Amino acid sequence: MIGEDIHEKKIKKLEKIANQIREDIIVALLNAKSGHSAGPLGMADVFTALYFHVLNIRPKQPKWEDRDRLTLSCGHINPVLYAALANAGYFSRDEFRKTLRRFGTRLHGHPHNLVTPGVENSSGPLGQGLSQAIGMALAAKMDGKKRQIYCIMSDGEQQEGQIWEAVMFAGKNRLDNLTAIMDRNSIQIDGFTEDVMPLEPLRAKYEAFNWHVIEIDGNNIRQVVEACNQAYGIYERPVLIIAHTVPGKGVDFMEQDYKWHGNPPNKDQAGEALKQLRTLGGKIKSEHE
Ligand SMILES: Cc1ncc(C[n+]2csc(CCOP(=O)(O)OP(=O)(O)O)c2C)c(N)n1
Ligand SMILES: [Mg+2]
Repeated sequence: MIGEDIHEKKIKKLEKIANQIREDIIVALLNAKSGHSAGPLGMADVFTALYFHVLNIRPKQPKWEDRDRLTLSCGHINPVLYAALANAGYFSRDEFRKTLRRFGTRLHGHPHNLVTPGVENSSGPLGQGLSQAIGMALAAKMDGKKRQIYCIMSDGEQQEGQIWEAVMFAGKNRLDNLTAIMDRNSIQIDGFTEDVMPLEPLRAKYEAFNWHVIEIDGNNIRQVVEACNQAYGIYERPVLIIAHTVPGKGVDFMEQDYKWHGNPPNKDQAGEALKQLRTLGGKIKSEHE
């Protein structure tokens, strides 16, 4: 729950879940034979912290009115959203691992909020999700609701003009029920962000639009939880958490390589990836017990 301190035992439990989520992502992508690897693996810790500690949600009642809302703006990383939803109990892990991206199923290549339980917005065209989240945040304020709205966005999509209109609007309207989390993995579809279209200084840009900015290691679950708690306590300003992550995290040959932005592993690569993740899982377990 938001605002609650987190104990070391819970952190270890969350690290195990994050590792499970990474394994599920690899298996689902292998079976789908298409999809994105780097972003989803890099964001597994952020999604785990949110779905298993921060968000006020009821997976068995996906439409419960007072739930917090999590919107995914960079829709292509949705394997990590689906894996988190499946592990949280919105649908089965088996459904995720076997039906991702298959025709006629409810786990489309990009998120579709009318067909998948727990998916709060439809996305894919980059740059729009922050505007969707802002609409939800403004509506909550108008309705006098206490819920918190989270928006996951990527660094590549900061190159879209619509993002900056939304940033300006949220600052002006003092949307303190909005927490945006940026996957600052420094890669985009065909290169490093700072080579394709430099984004820095991101912190100063958001601050200039009246946002409160927090920077963290997005692969450190404690830092994710503590940043969300801090964000919840900020009044009169929207908050951006810049989460520095390692794209492809947990699989050595995928880490920091933009060529894994939009490719799935083949059978051999998936086998090697699962071997590495299981070794990591074993280490987390033995540290814990
Ligand atoms: C408006 C729009 N333009 C282009 C694309 C194609 N596209 C999909 S992902 C992507 C890269 C964006 O960078 P980022 O989200 O940072 O990628 P990642 O870190 O996940 O590799 C692009 C250009 C899109 N989905 N929407
Ligand atoms: Mg990126």
